[in-house]
Amino acid sequence: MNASLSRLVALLIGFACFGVQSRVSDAKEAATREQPKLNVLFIISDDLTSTALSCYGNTVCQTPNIDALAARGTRFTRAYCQGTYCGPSRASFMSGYYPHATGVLGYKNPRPQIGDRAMWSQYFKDQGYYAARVSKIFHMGVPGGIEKGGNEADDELSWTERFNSPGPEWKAAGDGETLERNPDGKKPVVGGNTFVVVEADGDDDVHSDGKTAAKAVELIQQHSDEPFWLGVGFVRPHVPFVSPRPYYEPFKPFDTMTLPEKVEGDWDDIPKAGINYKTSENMQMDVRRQKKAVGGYYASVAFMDAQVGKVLDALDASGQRDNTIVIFTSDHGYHLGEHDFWAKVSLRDESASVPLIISVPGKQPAVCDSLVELIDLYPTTASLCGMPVPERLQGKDISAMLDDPSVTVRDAAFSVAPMRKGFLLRENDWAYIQYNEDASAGIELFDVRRDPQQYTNLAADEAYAAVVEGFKRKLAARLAEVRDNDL
Ligand SMILES: [Ca+2]
Repeated sequence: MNASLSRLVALLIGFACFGVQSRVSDAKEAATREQPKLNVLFIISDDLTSTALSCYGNTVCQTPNIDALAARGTRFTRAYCQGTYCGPSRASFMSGYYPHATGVLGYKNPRPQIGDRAMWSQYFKDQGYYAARVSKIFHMGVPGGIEKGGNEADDELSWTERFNSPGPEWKAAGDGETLERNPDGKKPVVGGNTFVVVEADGDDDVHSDGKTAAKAVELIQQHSDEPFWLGVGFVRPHVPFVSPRPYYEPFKPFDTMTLPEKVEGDWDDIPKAGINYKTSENMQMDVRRQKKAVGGYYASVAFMDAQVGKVLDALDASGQRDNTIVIFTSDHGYHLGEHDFWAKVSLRDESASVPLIISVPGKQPAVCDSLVELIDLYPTTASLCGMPVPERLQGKDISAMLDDPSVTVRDAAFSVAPMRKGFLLRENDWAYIQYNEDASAGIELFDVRRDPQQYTNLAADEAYAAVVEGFKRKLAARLAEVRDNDL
C-alpha cells in the first residue's frame, strides 16, 4: 500500500468511526429525552359486520366517521375474530389467548384461567398508563346487562377506572316491533336476544351508546396530559335495533332495502351444524320483516357511527390525535340474510370476519389484504408503544403491516364457534369449516376465489379429497399449537 493510499484508508476509517460515535451519542441523547408514549384508543362495536360499512363497500348504509378513520389508517380486508360470539371473542383478544387455550368458550371472564398474567389494558396500566373502559369491552349481555348497568363478565384488575352506560334498550319510548317469531304481529316489543326494531323518541344521549360517547369524550379531555389506554365499547348494532328516529330516514320505506341473492337448494350441500342458529325460517321472518331487519340494523350502524365521530372529534380537540393509536373493530361479524342466515355464530365470512381499522400517527393510509386476527391487537399495540411483547401471547405482532401492507404473518386465520363445536381455517383461497374435532358433524369447503359468497360446499367432491385431508391435518396441528401454552 503506498503512502497516499494508506492516508486515504486512515481518513475513511476515521470518518467511519466518527459516524459510529455520533450515532451512539444520538441514541444516548434520545434515550435520556422523555419520549411521549403513544395512547391507545380502542373502539369496538358489537355484532358489526364489515359489509354494513361504506368504507367496506356498502352503498346504502353510510358510515362517514368510520370511513374517515379508514382514510387515515390501515383498513384490513381479511381480519377474523377468534370466536363468533361476544363471550369467547372478547375473552380472547383481552387475554391474548385463543378460546381453546383458556377453555373460555362461553360468557365468563378468563381471569381464573390466566391467573396474574396481564390482560391487554392491564399490561398498559402496569407500564404507567391510565387504563379505562366505557361500557362493553369484556362480555356484557345485550340488552339485559345494559338495562341493569352492571359489570357482568368484566375484570377489575384490567382498569384504573371503569364506567358502565345503562340505557333503556328495547324499552325506549318510540315505535317498536318484534320481527322474530311473531308471524301474526301480536307479540309486543320484547327484551332478550331477539330481533326487535325501535324507532326511538329523543336524542342520542337517551341511549347507552350516546352515554358511552359522552363519557369517552369526557375521559379524553381529562386524561390528555398522561398516556392512556381507553376502551370504548358500543353495543349497537347488537339487537335490539334501537336508535333515534333520524337515523332511520335513509332506510325508509323499509321495502326499499335489498336482500342478499338467494340460491335454490343453498342448504342442501351443507351439514346440519352449518345451518345457522337463526334463519329466516326458524325466526319466521317474511320478506317484509327481513327488509325491516336490514333497515333497523343499518340505522343502528349509522347511530353507532355518529357516536364514533364524537369520540374522534374529542381526540382531535384534545391535541392527542398525533400521539394516539386508534383502533376500530367489532367482536365478530353478522349475517343479514345471506343463505337465509341471520346474526352471528356462523363461521362464514360475514360472521367470522370483522371490520378492522388501525390508525397510527405518522403511518401512510393503506388497505391491507393480509390475514390478521383480533388476538394480534395486544402484541401489536405493545410493540407500537415500545413495550416488550410478552412471549406467552398467542397473537402475532402485525405492526410491520402498517408500514408495508404486503407483509404477511400467517397462512390461515383461525376462528371457532363453540356453540356448534365449529372450527374455521380461513386461507386466502379457501374457507375450511369443520364441526367436532373429529369432523363427525360435517365439513364445509369453499373455494373463495371462485365462490366468494360461499354457495357451493366442495367437501364431498372427490376432486377435493386431498384438499380436505390437508385441512384436517392443518386444523389438528393448529389446535395442538393453541393448546401448547403456559397456562
Ligand atoms: Ca357481540
